[in-house]
Amino acid sequence: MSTIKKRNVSIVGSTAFTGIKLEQPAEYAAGVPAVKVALQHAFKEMGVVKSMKGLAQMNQKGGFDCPSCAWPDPKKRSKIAEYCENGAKALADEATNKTIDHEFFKKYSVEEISQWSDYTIGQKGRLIEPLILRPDSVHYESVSWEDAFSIIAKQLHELKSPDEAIFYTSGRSSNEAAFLYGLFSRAFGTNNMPDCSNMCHESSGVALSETLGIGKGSVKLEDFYEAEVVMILGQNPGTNHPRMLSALEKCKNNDGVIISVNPLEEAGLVRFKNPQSVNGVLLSGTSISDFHLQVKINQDVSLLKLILKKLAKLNKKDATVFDHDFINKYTSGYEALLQDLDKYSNDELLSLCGVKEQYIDEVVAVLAKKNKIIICWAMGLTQHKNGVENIKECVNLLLLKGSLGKPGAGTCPVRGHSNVQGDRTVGIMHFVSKELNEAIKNTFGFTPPDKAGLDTVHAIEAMHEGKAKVFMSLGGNFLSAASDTEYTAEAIKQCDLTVHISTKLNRSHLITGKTAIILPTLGRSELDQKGNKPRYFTVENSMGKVHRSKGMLPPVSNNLKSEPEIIGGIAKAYFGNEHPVDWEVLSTNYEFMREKMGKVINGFQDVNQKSQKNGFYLPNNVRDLDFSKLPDGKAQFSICGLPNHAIDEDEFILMTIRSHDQFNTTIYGLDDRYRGIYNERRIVLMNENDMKKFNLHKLDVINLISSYDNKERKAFNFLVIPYHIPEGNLASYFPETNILVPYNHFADKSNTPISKSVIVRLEKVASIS
Ligand SMILES: Nc1nc2c(c(=O)[nH]1)N[C@H]1C(S)=C(S)[C@@H](COP(=O)(O)OP(=O)(O)OC[C@H]3O[C@@H](n4cnc5c(=O)[nH]c(N)nc54)[C@H](O)[C@@H]3O)O[C@H]1N2
Ligand SMILES: Nc1nc2c(c(=O)[nH]1)N[C@H]1C(S)=C(S)[C@@H](COP(=O)(O)OP(=O)(O)OC[C@H]3O[C@@H](n4cnc5c(=O)[nH]c(N)nc54)[C@H](O)[C@@H]3O)O[C@H]1N2
Ligand code: SF4
Ligand SMILES: [Mo]
Repeated sequence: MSTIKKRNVSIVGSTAFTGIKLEQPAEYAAGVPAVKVALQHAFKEMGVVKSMKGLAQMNQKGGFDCPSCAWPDPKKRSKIAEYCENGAKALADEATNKTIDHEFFKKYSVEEISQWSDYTIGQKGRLIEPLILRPDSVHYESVSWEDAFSIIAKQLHELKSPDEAIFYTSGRSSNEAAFLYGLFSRAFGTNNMPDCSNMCHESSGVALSETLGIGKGSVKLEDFYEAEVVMILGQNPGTNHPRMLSALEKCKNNDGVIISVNPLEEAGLVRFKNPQSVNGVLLSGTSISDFHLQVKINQDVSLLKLILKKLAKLNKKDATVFDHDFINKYTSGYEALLQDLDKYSNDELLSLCGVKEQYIDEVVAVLAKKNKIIICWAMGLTQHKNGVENIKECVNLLLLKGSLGKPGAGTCPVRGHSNVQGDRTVGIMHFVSKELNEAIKNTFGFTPPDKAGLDTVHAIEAMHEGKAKVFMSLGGNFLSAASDTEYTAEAIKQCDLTVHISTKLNRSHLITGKTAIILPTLGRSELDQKGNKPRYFTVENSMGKVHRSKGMLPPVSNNLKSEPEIIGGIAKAYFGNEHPVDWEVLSTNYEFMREKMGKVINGFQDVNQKSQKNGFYLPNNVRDLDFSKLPDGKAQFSICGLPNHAIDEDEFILMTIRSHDQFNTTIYGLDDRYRGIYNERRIVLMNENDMKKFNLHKLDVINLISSYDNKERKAFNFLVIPYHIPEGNLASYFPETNILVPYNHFADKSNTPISKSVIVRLEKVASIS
């Protein structure tokens, strides 16, 4: 028996400043600078030839799906460039020529690497061989695939119960990999399948399921071209879903009105230059938002209630403001909603949301006359205690206006990871679906567990309490992405084994269980073949369309396996030949796997044929106005309360957001170009009146402190930046600030951490002036 080493690893890495430069926030998003930056990143990481080859195939029919966000591709694609700056950065990050092997880990211990920043760690390149960190060591060393699989299998066999294992998934995996992973978890005997959705759009899933009967959005891309109004709440498309701006531009060209609701004036929402149109390159671009409502953090419900009250008042005079035919035919709870709205005073709502009444009235006047309304949202609505209700209030508005199930109207939760929606569709979930279990039993001949599993926050708690001992991760960076970094690190370190199926090195590989294994996998852009036959896989975009994705770049190493092959290898090592599923065939023959998926997953029948060419839409009851599975067979209006924040004089609400140069925990660079912040990530955006009140000056150094349940959490060293943000509100980047987010504070019903409304105090460390 080997000794167990206590490793002295840093959970945050370097907190040193990197040399900030400030400019005015950008007036517009994209345009020529975006193209330049995109190509710079690509050339630096991949060289010119590989870059041009890769970029030319990205998002093209027959090519591979952009590994970044889940925004859909238009029917008519640009032959030259069907991608945006951040798509190009994602490709450059994945398809970089830089690699790291056991020699790198011989030189640097995990203790040393953990002292570096996430940016530095990410720059080291692709993982190219299986690695193991043994209990008595601080250095990873190489291990064969076979040995890695058998060590994992042995550890899984040693568990007292299957529920001592956790199988996490990040949203970049293909449908095939996720399906197989879910199947293995169920065959192993647990529904402990937390996924990144739990930290992301889970609130949307819960709210939409309860009100409309499906946890996904209802719009298609083409609906944007027909919409009369698009409302965008809590989302920063210029950075996080850049090609959405092209759809919004088209909407505007067709006389659509765009309303943004955000504590910040994000560049893409103010103005946009489309690099693919002459107008975008040469002229001033399109002004995207017609109305910008600068709401205070987490006061969207107050604002929406006020809008609903004002619309209800207009409807009393003119009954065409609400769509009464729609309300009567398809909904339940209308009267109760109106009665509840009467309980709130306009003044109360107005002062809570912090928006000028004149702007609200202008927006109400537009909404009163229009019926084709799309509401889009992302993390600004989901990551609050009342995340589910935020979204239900949006649904209330759409139901009142009859803006569902017709062209140009509907719900649009803008999904994050490129296949996060698909992973859920094919079975990555911690809850139990009786239909899915039944279909698996009939198709594969084993009985899946019928006890609900753990989601992200509860998986962390279980590991912390020593109730879970093996943590496996299909992609992602759980340690840095999850809330409460210190608590999460303690939890992970309790595990006997942590396993990561990964493309790039990240902090989750450094803060690990007693034994840690890294299994390197092919990236999405890389050629995946069996023998000499190239394989493709499928993904689902944000609008429920499934299509194929086929990598073509030469893999960075011949020693990589595809994700399904890795999962199959683990399953085979665990079950041997004594299982009804033939894991070898299933994990290597994707066509065969898709045939089986067709028998198990609703909408996947004939997927091998249907996924050719343009792909296909999955069933969506809202598009068909079929609410038969809901109470009374009707879509549900919801009564939502107001958010409740007891904030002291010296406290702020902090939202932890993304910069322009990151993809979640992957840091591409240190600039946040659209916000005018260069070469620094340790920043806090603050209103100038608050700065005066707290005697702070530009670039003063502060610490951020959160106190929940008598526990203080501190994040060190942030530079204050005066910014156009509501008083009492702050913004800073994640993952640096995840240390402040308490693990046990999360959204009601969805359990999504409260990453966008963390209550903090400030502590001044040093004054620059
Ligand atoms: N380049 C790039 N693209 C990405 C990602 C990335 O990191 N980089 N991540 C992907 C993933 S996984 C996701 S989930 C999405 C995330 O996409 P977003 O949700 O756009 O990402 P965030 O940076 O978290 O931005 C949240 C936005 O909500 C606003 N906001 C915060 N709190 C509130 C509030 O209370 N009310 C309102 N109305 N607004 C609020 C913020 O000002 C900000 O504009 O992007 C995906 N795409
Ligand atoms: N405070 C705060 N915390 C947040 C958020 C926030 O807004 N604020 N946002 C939350 C959200 S919306 C999300 S979705 C989560 C994200 O949580 P995760 O999905 O867990 O994190 P990522 O940073 O996207 O994971 C990046 C890692 O994935 C691996 N990877 C990349 N591509 C591939 C691939 O093709 N295959 C495999 N196997 N691995 C790959 C690489 O090793 C890379 O380092 O973070 C959440 N955390
Ligand atoms: S909008 Fe999203 S999916 Fe499309 S190219 Fe940009 S990052 Fe990739
Ligand atoms: Mo996300």
